[in-house]
Amino acid sequence: MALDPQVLDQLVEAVRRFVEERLIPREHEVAEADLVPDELIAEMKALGLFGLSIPEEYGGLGLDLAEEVRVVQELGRTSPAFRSVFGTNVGIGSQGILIDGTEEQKRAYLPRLASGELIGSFALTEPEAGSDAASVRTRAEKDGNSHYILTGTKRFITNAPRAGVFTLMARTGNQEDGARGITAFLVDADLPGITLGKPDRKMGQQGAHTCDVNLDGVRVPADAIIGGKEGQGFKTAMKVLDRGRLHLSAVAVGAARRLIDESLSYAMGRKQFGQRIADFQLIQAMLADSETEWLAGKSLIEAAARDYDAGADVARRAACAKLFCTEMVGRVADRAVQIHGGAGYVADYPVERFYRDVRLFRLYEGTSQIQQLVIARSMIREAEREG
Ligand code: COS
Repeated sequence: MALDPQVLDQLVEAVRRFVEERLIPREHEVAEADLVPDELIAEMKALGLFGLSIPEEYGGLGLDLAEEVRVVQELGRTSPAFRSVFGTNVGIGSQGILIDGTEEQKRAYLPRLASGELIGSFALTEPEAGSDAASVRTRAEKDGNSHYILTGTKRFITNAPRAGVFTLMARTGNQEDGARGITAFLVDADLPGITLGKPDRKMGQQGAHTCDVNLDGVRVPADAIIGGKEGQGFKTAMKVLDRGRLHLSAVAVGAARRLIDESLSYAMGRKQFGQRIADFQLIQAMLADSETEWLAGKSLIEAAARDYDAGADVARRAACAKLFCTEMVGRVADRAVQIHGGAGYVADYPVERFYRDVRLFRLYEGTSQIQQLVIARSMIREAEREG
């Protein structure tokens, strides 16, 4: 459901101010401490950021995807670690419930996810199952008629250290069943048998935390299955990822905007050979290439999000957007470092940190190569259908 345009403008403006005044000044401190302070998390809750995408009837702001990508581009202009605090509640940690969950599941989880009282996390990846998502090995064995016992390991799980509930993919069928043998469960994080690994030491995005989730004989009720039906978990995961890829593309576009703004401002202040470097055509070429690519990415996500809201199948376009926008921000970050020269390589300027932070976008929620595969396979299938 779309918001009143004026209300949306006010929300975008409030988020922009929050990013400018509250988050950007604290970026360096958060990266150094590897922690987002509680008072900022409280402000995120007050702004409604945890519930951006959750319908109003469950306590969220109820943005449609086109509206969400507008807000998320603003949030992308600061360290991705901030977005990560509530990002899983907006995206992959709540969308499985929203898209395929039963009414009881929605009522049980969505209001607490929308308020930020509960953190939702998405647990698909395993030590042996990353790009090949259909090869999940975590087992879900039936225990009588009303329970399952879960055993396995999930890896690199964003927000796991703070999660209250996992959307967790486990195998109810045989390994040979592939995607059809996977079921999505809602697993409360405090159940006996769940332990967490040490937080991963990452290249960037300090302040955002990932770790292993170990399941050793975790007993869950059968009504924890999303939608109540075995064997649907792979499709649920793919639908969640289609939407998640557009959300992440918007984060990448926002980060590109910030990097371009930093580059332009630096180029206009820095003098060499007796003039500001912004007046040199080789610097201008880099600025112009980045601006053009930013605009292409922005246009792509905004159009795809509108089509998603209109009910179109956007799996291919979401993959195109994720591929283009995350590769694009990598190029923009590289040029930003180049424009800053030696200053771009030292931590006193934010572009050094952004350069490392944005590298993850090309990896998670499907690598660039997985997006290429999704796009090409969809093209081939369509051509075959049309004979
Ligand atoms: N929406 C709904 N259903 C989908 C879908 C989508 N986007 N994509 C696939 N499916 C369905 C298929 O229609 C198929 O259903 P049927 O068995 O009824 O025909 C089923 O799911 C299996 O699909 P497919 O045969 O394409 O599965 P593959 O094992 O070949 O999957 C890819 C291939 C690479 C696309 C998948 O494994 C993938 O996306 N991997 C990346 C996962 C990822 O992003 N990991 C990062 C960690 S999560 S943060």
